[in-house]
Parts: sequence; C-alpha cells; structure tokens
Amino acid sequence: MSDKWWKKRVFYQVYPMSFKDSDGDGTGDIRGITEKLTYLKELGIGALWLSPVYSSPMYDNGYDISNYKKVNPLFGDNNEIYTLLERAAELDIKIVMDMVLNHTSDEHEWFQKSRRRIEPYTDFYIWRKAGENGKLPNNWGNFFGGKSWTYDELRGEYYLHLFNEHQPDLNYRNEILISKIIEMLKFWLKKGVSGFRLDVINILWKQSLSDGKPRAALTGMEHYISVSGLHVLLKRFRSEVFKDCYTVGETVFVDTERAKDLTLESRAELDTVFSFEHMESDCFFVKWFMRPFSPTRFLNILAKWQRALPWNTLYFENHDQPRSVSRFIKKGFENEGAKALSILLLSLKGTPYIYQGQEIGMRNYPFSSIEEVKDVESRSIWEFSRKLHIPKFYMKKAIKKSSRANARSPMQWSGGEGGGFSASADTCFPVCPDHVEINVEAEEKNPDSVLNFYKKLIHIRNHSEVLKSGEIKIISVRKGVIYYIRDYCGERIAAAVNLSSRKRKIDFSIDNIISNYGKRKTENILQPYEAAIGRPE
Ligand code: TEU
Repeated sequence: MSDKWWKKRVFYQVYPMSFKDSDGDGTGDIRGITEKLTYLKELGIGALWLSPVYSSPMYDNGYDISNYKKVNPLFGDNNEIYTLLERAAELDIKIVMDMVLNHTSDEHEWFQKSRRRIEPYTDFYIWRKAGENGKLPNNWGNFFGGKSWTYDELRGEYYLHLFNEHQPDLNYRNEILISKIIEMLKFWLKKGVSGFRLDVINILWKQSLSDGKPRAALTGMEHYISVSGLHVLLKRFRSEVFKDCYTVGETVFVDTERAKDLTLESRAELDTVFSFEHMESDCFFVKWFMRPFSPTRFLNILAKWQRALPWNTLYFENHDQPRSVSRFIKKGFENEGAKALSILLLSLKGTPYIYQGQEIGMRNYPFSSIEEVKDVESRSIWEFSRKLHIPKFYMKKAIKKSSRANARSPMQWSGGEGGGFSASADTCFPVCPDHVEINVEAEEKNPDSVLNFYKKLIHIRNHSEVLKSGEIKIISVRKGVIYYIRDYCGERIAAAVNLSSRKRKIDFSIDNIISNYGKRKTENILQPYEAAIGRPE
C-alpha cells in the first residue's frame, strides 16, 4: 500500500480574493489565510491548494501572471507567504501552489520584451505573420469564445492566446524559456511548497499550428490537447523538477485513457489530474448548453472513473464551477443534499478536494442582471453569443446559472455585516445575501449543520485506513443510487448514496457509522438524498 502523503490527506482549495480580508480593503489576502489556518486544521484539512497569489493585472483574477516570483500586492508580500508556509508546516498542513504555465499576462516582462524582439525573449511566445490574404494565422478558437490570435502593432505579428487576449501562450519549443520555468518552480519548492496544481497543463505543447476541424467551440483543439509532445515535456519536468513533489494537473477534455496516460506511476508524468467529465454531465460539450442534471448519469461517470484509474482526485466544486448544492440538489433538500455529496466525496477512492465554502453548503449568488456577473469568461461568452445571435434570454439564464462568479462570492464567516469576510462594505465580489443563515459561526453552533457533518466525516476518514487507502468495488448504480464497498486488507466498509429526490428501494443492507439522516429508519429504503457509510452485511 502506498504511503504517499497526498493519498492520505483531505485537500481544501482557497481562492485568495474571496477567502478572508485581514486589512479591510475589500479583497482577501494572505494574512487572512494564515489567520484561518486553525479553522482549517480543526476541520481536518491536511493540504491546501492556493489559487494564484502572484503579481497580476487580474484580468483573470491571477491566472494571468505578470511575475511568477513576486506576490501580488493586493494579497500581501513575499514575506507574508513565507510566514503562511511556516505556520502551515507547524500545523502539518501542506501547501500546493497553483501554477499557470500555459500562458502569462501580457504585462509580464517576458512578453513586453518579446514584443520588442529583445533576446532571449523573442521566441518565448507563439508569434505568426498573417495568413494568406491577411487572414489570421489559423482558425483556432479560444476557451472563452472568439478567436485565439491578436495582432500586436509593436512587433507587427499575431500572438496566440488560448484564453483571453491578455493571456499570451508560452512557446515550449524554446529551451531558454523551459530553463527559466524550471528555475522558477525550484524557487517555490525551496520555499517549502509541497507541490503544484498545474493549470490547463495538457495544452502546453502545440503539435502544429495548422487549421483545425471546424467545431462549435474550440476549433483547433486536436492540435494541442494531450498531444505526444506534451508527454515528452511532462517527463522532463518530472525528472528535472517535480521529482519529490506532488502534482495535480488540470486537464481539459481528457477521457479515462488519456488520464491514465498522464498519471500512471510507471509513466512518470503527473500524480493526479482534475478531469471534467462528471462536471459536464449536465451540459452538452460546453457548459452554456445545459441539460437537466441526472444523478444516474453523474454517478455512472464517477463509477467509470473509479473503475478505470488506480488513483485520482475527487471534486464537486472549484473556483470555475457553480456551487454543487445549487447545481445538483433539488430545492428544499439542500441540507441533506450537501451532506450526501460530502459522503460521496469523502468515501470514494482518491484524493478529495473541498472548495472554500463547500463545507458550509454555500450556494450560487442570486445575480439579478448580466452586468453583475464579474468574470472574464462570462463576459467573453456573453459578447460572443451576441455575435452568434443566440437569444438573449437563453444566454442570460445560462450565464447566471453556470458562471464561475457563483463560486467566487466571499466566504461566509458570520451572519454579520459583510459575512465576516471584510471590514469594508465595498468587497471585490458582493457577499451572498444568504450569509445571514449560511455561515461558519452559526454552523459551528448547530450540531446538525453541514459544517459539523463535514468535520465528523473528515475525522472518520482521517482515522480510517480503509477509507483512505482501501480498494473500491462499485456494486451498483441505479436510479440515482450508488452503492460501493471499500476493502483494505480484509477490512471492509460500505457506502450508499441516494442522490435523487425520491425514496428508493434498495436490495442491500447497510448499518450506519455515519448517515445524514441520523439513525437509519427503514432497512430496505433510502430516503431522498439519504447517504450512509456503514459495515456491509
Ligand atoms: O481553467 C481552464 C479551463 O478550461 C476553463 O476554461 C474552465 O473550463 C472554465 O473556466 C470552466 O468554466 C483554468 C483556471 O482554472 C481558470 O480559472 C482560468 O481562467 C483558466 O485556466 C486560464 O488560466
């Protein structure tokens, strides 16, 4: 059995802008995170994933880095992050930093020099002349909707950007760039970082820049998603810098086979990936084209991934996804539903990730107009949909429901002014009005709260070898109910989760070590959203 630390710990993602503001300027900061380490420790958290804290003009809230080694003044300074690393180490909490290697900000010194053809930066980015008859260099689309090339007057060429125009893609055919990236990663490892969450890592290598097969979205993707050159590059990173640290790659459009190609230990590329298939079960190809959530479809995808990979991550929320309670649970069942999801998250096989606020059952922000939705992706998609003449009423509804901004409203620490997030009334994102009921302070006092349920469950997991390391056998997925057994050297534990809003008959029996309904009432029935971990017969 493996003793890798990242297989044993529960992770927690912090989105620094909206976690805790310590100095009253309305934006979360590093000192705020340090202040809350004891809260996280009490929750049972063993590792943090910190979304980007580096210098950035914040077009994409830090996923547009202008200096990899310097902390964004909005969040504090380098000494503050070193202090955070020290305090976390004292509490035995590992820190995994987000690292954006596919692109930088256009304000990064490298890009500014590349535009001016100053060596050695001239080829750090992907520059091309216009195509025939003044056309763009190719027909690729970008992840936020629209084209992926922008003309730079100064250089007189186009540069590639698979995200926003302020996020130019780096050129990994340039050796000097690679050596600078490796040197920068070593810098953070030396400071005590335990690993990296690698943003869109499977699109780093562009196999060719030829036109792509036209698609509804992301034309050109076959030229850069998990292509052969990427595997070579990742093996190199592994041997030169990621030797002893943990990596979790955010990988877009991967199926189970591609995920295995990236994570099998023998291949020495990444340790784990964040895949998207289960998070896309309620949409068609892109999230703006939604279909009703089907618990059976969702659970079947999870089951498929559990069977296919020896190990991977588990997550139902992050800073790019709407809140799971608003998305997967019927109105009126939020409390049971949030707990049912927590049982699933913490009893399947893999490394579980909790996103800030998930542990108190935070919900989507009730946007009343499209102007309120402050997010570069939502804005771009809105503009793009206008050009395509997609009906306004449809897009408004789709964006409000699935925008990333839903998960970025400030963490709700208390029921008081501003949810206890900031002393300022003018916060970076508006505080969700439901903070009056849904907040840490109130939930700590309520024995039946989602927060106390998470705490209990994480505690059980942290002390159970079978939940942490056991093999899994998915026995059945039927009518929104999943039933599985974990097994560790003969010690067995079972879990059953009804993710539907209906009562369901079951043909197995499960006692309860922990259940979201307290004591189980009826032997062969699961109540709506009832979930339990117990001993199998
Ligand atoms: O996200 C990558 C990505 O594929 C996103 O387009 C994602 O699918 C979408 O946001 C879901 O709505 C990563 C980061 O997590 C995201 O915050 C960044 O904006 C993006 O990369 C660019 O760095």
